[in-house]
Amino acid sequence: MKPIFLINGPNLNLLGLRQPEIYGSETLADVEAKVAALAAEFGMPLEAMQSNHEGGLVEMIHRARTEAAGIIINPGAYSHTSVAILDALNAFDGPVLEVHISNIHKREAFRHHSYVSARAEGVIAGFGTEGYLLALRRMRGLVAG
Ligand code: CA2
Repeated sequence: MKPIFLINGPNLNLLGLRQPEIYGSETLADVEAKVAALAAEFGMPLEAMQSNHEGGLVEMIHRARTEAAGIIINPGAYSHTSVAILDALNAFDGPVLEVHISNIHKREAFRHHSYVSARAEGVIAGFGTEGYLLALRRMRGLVAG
């Protein structure tokens, strides 16, 4: 089976280092490790990656076209601005799940819309980093058919 790509966008490399009241106290490495542990339990290969650059994220999604069974993505602030990431996801054939650690609908109005949601099979927001685990559970069902 091809791996699930776990893709995190800009500033998520700062998880656990600042704003714990919004994003919690786990680091990105902690989060990736707990998702990888659940993926291992499910027997699903997982590749975790992060970029602060829109083009870097687009290239990861292009790579997923041939190398990934599905994508779990937290596009960070690019959720609210990036048609390029939406276009790249539209060129990917497998399932896409969108995760936000915070509840974007409880925050500033500019965070309420996500371009990526138009492509995602499902969206999880406001469940903290647990949202990534919930997304992986759902992805398991989606890739099983
Ligand atoms: O809630 C989410 O997961 C977001 O995608 C996080 C983005 C934000 O722009 C979105 O509106 C919602 C920001 C990620 C920034 O992460 C930080 C973590 C720790 C310290 C500073 C930033």
